[in-house]
Amino acid sequence: MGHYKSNVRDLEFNLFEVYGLDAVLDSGAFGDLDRDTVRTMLAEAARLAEGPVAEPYADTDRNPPVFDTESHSVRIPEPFKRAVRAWQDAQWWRIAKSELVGGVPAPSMLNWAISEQVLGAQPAAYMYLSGPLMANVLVDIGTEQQRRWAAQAVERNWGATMVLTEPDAGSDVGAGRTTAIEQADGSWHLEGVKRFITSADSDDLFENIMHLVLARPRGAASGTKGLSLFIVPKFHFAHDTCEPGERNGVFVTNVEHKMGLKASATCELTFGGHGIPAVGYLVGDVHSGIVQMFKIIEEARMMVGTKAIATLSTGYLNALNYAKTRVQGSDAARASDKTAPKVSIIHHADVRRSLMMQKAYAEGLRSIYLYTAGHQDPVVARHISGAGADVAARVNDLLLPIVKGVGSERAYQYLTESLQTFGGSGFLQDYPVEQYIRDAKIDSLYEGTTAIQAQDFFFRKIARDNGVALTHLLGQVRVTAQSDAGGGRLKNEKLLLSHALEDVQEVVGRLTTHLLNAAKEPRELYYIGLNAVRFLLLLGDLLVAWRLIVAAETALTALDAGRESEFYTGKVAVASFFANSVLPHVTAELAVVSATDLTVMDLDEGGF
Ligand code: ST9
Ligand code: FAD
Repeated sequence: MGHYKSNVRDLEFNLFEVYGLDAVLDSGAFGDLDRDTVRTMLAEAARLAEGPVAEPYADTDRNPPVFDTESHSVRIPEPFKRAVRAWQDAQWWRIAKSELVGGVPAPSMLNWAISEQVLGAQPAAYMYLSGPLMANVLVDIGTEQQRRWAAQAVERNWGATMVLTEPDAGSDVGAGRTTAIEQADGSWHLEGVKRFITSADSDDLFENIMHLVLARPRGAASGTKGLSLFIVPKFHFAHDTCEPGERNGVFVTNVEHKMGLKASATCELTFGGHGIPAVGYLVGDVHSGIVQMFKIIEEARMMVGTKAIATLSTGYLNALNYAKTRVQGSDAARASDKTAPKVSIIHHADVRRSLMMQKAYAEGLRSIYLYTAGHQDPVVARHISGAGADVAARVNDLLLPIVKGVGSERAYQYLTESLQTFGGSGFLQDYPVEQYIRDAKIDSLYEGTTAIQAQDFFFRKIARDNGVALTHLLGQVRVTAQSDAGGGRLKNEKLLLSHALEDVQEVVGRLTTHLLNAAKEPRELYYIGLNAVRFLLLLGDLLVAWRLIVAAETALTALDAGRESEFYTGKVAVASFFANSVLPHVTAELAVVSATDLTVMDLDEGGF
C-alpha cells in the first residue's frame, strides 16, 4: 500500500446524499451516466491512485528530475513516468471535456472528485498530463485551425504549459517584458525569458509540447491589457497533420531546486535566445491575452485548491491511522492509577482535538470545492442552490479564491497538525506527512499568492460583482441557519452560524465603506489591504461551518433511518465541534477589522 489514503465514502456522501447528484443524472442531463457508474468510476480511480500512481511518491522526491544543460532537456525518473502513464492510460481526462477533443459529458463535480484522488496521490502527474486540459480551453478560445490542432494534440499525446511569469513579473503579470514580433506570414517571433514554468520539458512523456505564452506585441500598451497569448510549440509541426518536425527556438535554460513538489520540473524558459527564432501563433487571432489566459488560470486555481485539500485529507487519514495504533500513556481520567493500562494516543483529549480540526477542514473544504464545481454546470447549480446560469457562473467565480486561497492556507496549517499527531516520527521521512507539508506549501504561492486571492475576492468577486454572488451564497447559508432540519438537534450550531453570518456581513459592510471612501481618500484602500486575507479566511470558516452543518443534517436523517452509525455520528460530531470551537473567532475577527488603523502603513521601514 502506498502513502495515499483516498476518502471515497466522503466523496459519495457529498455527491449523492448531500448534493443529490443522482437526481440530476436521472434526468438524463449527462446521457447514460448514472449513480452506479459514478460509484464504479470513483472506486476505480481510488484503486489506481492508492496503488500504482502513489507508489513512487517518496522515491521521486528523493530522486527528482534532472536538467541536462547541453541538450536543454529534463530527465524524469522511470518510476514516476510509470505512475504518470498509469493515470494517463485510464483516460480520466475525458470526463466533462468537449467532445471536440474526445471528451465525454459529465458533471464537473465528478471530474473534480476523480481529480482529487490523483492530486492527493501524485499531484505532479496531474500537471504533466495537462495537455488535454489545455486543448479543451483552446477549443473555446482558438481559431478553427487551432481547434483542429487542439484535437490533434490530444490524439498525438502532446503536453502543455502556461507561461506568464518572468523574473520581474510575478504577481504583477502586466510587468512582463517578453516581446512578440509579427512576421510576414502571420506568425510571430517571441523574445524573452520566462521563469518558474511547470513541465516546460518532460523527457519522452509527450510527442510535442504546446507552450501557451503571454507576450507583448511590439508597440502594444503596457500592463496586462497589452499582452497577447501565443501558442509556441517545442517542435514545429505540419499545420494539417500536426506531424512534428524541427526544433523551435524555445529552450529550457534552468531547472529550479525546490522545497517540495520536486517531481514537477519548474523551469526557466528562454525564447529566441539560441540563434533560432521562437515561432508562435496568436491564439484566436485576437489580441486579448489576459482574458484568454484567465480561462486557463481559473482551471488551474481550481486544481491548486483541490490539490491542497486532497493533501490535507490524506494527511489527516494517515494521522488518524497512526493515532489508533500508537500506544503512549494512560487515560487522563485514570491519571492517579499507576497500574492503569496504556492506551493508544487517540484516547488523549488533545489528540482528539487536533484530529477533529483536521477532519473539519479536510471534509468541509472538500464539500466547498464540490459545491464550487456544482456551479460550473448550470443544470447542477440550479439543483443545488437554485441559481440560474448567470448567478451560477458568478458563484463559481466568487468561490475560486476560497477553494484556492483558503484551501491552500488551511491545508498547510492543518498538515502541521497531522505531523504533530505522529510526534517525533512525523519529522522523519518514514512517514509521508513531512513531504505532504513541503509539497503543499507551493499551493499558497503559485497561481496567485494568498494576498492576490484575497484582493481578487474582495475587489473583483464582491465589489465589482455588486455583491450578486455573495448575496446568493450568504442567502443559502441563512436558509441553513434558519431551517429546522435536524429536528432541533443542531440548534446551538445554527445559532452560532447565524451570529457568524451577521459578523461576516458587518465585515463586508466595513470594507465596502472603506472602498467608497477611497474615491476621496485613496489611503482608505490600505484598510482593505490590511484585512483582505483575514476576511478571505473568515469567510472560509463560515463556509466550512455551513457545509459541515448541512452534512450533519443529512447524517441525522440517515441515523434516524438506522443507517451506518459511525460515519454519520462522526459527521454530526465534527459539525458541532467546529461550530463551537471556530465560529466564535469570527466575532473576534470582526473586532480586529473594526479596530484597524494605519499605524503599520505610517511606520518607517526602519521600524520593522
Ligand atoms: C502558475 C502555474 O502559477 C502553477 C501550476 C500550474 C500547473 C499546470 C501546468 C500546465 C498548464 C497547461 C494548461 C492547461 C490548462 C488548465 C490547467 C489546469 C492544471 N478572473 O484587476 P486587473 C483579467 S501560472 C478572470 O486590472 P492587473 C481581466 O481580464 C502563473 N479574469 O489587474 C482583467 O480585466 P478587466 C499564475 C481576471 O493589475 C485583467 O485581468 N500567475 C481575473 O492588470 C486585468 O485585471 C498568477 O496567477 C479573474 N479573477 O493584473 C498571477 N482577474 O478588469 C497572479 C483579472 O477589464 N496575479 N482578470 O476584466 C494576479 O492575478 C493579478 O491580480 C493580476 C493583476 C495579474 C490579474
Ligand atoms: P511576488 O509577486 O514577488 O510576491 C512576493 C510577495 O509579495 C508575496 O507574498 C505576495 O503575496 C506579495 N505581493 C506581491 N504583490 C502584492 C500586492 N499587489 N499586494 C499584496 N501583496 C503582494 N508561473 C507561470 O507562469 N507558469 C507556471 O507554470 C508556474 N509554475 C510555478 C511553479 C512553482 C514551483 C513556482 C514556485 C512558481 C510557479 N509559477 C509559474 C510562478 C508563480 O505563479 C509566481 O511565483 C507567483 O505568481 C508569485 O510571483 P513571485 O514569485 O514573483 O512573487
